[in-house]
Amino acid sequence: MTGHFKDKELSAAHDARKMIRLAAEEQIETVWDRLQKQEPQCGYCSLGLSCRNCSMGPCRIDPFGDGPQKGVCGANADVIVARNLARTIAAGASAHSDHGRDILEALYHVGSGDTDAYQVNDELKLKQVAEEFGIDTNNKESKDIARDLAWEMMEDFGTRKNELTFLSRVPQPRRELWKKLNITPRGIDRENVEVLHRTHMGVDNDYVNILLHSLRTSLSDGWGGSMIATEVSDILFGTPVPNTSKANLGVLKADMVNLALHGHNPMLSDVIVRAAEDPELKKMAEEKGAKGINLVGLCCTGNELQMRRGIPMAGNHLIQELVIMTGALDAMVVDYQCIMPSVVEVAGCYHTEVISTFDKAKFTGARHIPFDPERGLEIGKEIVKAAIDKYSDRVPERVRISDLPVEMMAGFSVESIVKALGGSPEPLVDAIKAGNIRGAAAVVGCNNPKIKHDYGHTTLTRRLIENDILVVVTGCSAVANGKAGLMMPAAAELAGDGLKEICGALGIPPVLHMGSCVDNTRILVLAAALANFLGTDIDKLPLAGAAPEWYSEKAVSIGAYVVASGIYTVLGVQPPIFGSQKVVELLANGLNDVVGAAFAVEPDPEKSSVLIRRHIEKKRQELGLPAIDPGSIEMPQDD
Ligand code: NFS
Ligand code: SF4
Repeated sequence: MTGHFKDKELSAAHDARKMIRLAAEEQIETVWDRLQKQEPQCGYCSLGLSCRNCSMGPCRIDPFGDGPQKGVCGANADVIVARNLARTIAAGASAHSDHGRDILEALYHVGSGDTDAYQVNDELKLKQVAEEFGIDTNNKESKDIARDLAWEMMEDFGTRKNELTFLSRVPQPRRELWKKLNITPRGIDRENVEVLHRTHMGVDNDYVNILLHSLRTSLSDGWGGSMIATEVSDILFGTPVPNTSKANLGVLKADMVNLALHGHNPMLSDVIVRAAEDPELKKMAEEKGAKGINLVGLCCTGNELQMRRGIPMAGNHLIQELVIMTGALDAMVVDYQCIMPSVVEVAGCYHTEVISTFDKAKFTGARHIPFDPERGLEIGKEIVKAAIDKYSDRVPERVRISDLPVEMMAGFSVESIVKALGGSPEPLVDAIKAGNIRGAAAVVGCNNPKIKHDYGHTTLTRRLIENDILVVVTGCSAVANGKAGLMMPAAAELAGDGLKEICGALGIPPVLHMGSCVDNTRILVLAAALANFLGTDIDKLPLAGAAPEWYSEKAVSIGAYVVASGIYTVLGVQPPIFGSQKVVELLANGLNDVVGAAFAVEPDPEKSSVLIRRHIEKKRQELGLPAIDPGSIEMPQDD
């Protein structure tokens, strides 16, 4: 089993390494074992050169030029690679946007008065966003504003608008550029459906045209579905403010009922948090001999809860199997996305119950308690009770929680960052202008067993802050950096002198947790606000993005909308596009002349930090700010 690998090579995180060793001892199969069994993975698929879009196929293109160069229909490598990438982006954008729609429906229920599970939590934001959507908020009750806003936002999913409403947040030059390129996102569902249409055999047979529409589709995620998810979550559950909580497997408690909340949608987890405070349930837990009920987060549901409620974080993507092996997890409740089907099997080796909750995300072998926003709290209580019941089945000898949790800060919404800056982005802009902060980078995205767990995130982040680049994080990257101790104000000691001084003055960490993956839209909003403040476009700013350990289709959509919004982005895992030189050339180079930014691929975080530093200094030069010669920043050599 996992013993095939040396555990040190698999994870940079101490808690994970210990559990990986245990998995090997106890013959429990993990993601790393399954990856090894898949090797060597298919070369055609890795290059993006296989197509099964119709039943004249499946087809594949020979990358060496000896075999077929066209599919049965005549599609060449460029078309096949572009079509596959388009479908990947559409799947990712759809996942984010459908999550946004689910939360939007909850807002509609609140507005219609047919649920008491939720209420408007941030009235100010409700009004601000409603005004952006052209809703008159004067003398109106918040319930009515919520209903009208939800209705208007639903229109952004459809086909009646020609432009998404949140585009009003985009700097003017960029909006004009998108219009010129004909990639202004219209309806969220529309762009995704159009991808499926265009990639059907015999529709869009021009790889450039396919890729441009892929950008448009990703923009419908970033400035559409995901942005709706973030804003409506803030309205319903509160806009995050800085708070300190804890992270790693040490957040599980041997003497308490432990319930992990895993997935992405905060709707259910929010009611579970309230349900866990129910005195009757607390009493029930005590009667079973537990000291109380301990909720912990996993992946982005965990991020949502940590941002708004300070709920401790058990871990990121590659921890989801390992957390069960602590023997102390009584139940794992899942909503959707990034939940490996294998958790049910691992749970089968322990007393842990896996509870699925969304009818669109069922797991064979798990208990299904269907979520219904109209009966939210009642269902939340049922789930907490299920965890309490399982506590009695725990085998004390198999409980092994040894790591001490690490403190980390979360809660840096754009609103709270601006507040920390004293009410305006000016101090940040001044620090960037003076060169105390060189620029900012978003280090985001997943874990992938092909990259040493957490190593990509933490190494890149360390190198960037050492060089006075402010880092913002979301998703599994936030968890990795938090566990590594980089997200407390004291971590400013590891930063360069300029960044250290500013963090000290503001009392903030050098690495700011901006939320879950849909919350990458907070980064877009911040970048747009900086550009608008300076009267320029986003691509002119000394900013960069990175996804050092990405795995998910959602990450591809994020990367695409970040680049289309004008931010250079470095990927740590090679996307399946290398079967077409033309597609690679366009994405890695050509896009610079189209949207002012492009992608790079670099698996070694030491090297990607250099790429980002060079890029940021180049942008500084172009802005006429004091800059280091990009060519003088040396690229580390392979040993
Ligand atoms: Ni983002 Fe969050 Fe993690 Fe990747 Fe999955 S949990 S939405 S997709 S793996 S960062
Ligand atoms: Fe083959 Fe063309 Fe059908 Fe794809 S669409 S499977 S390349 S025939």
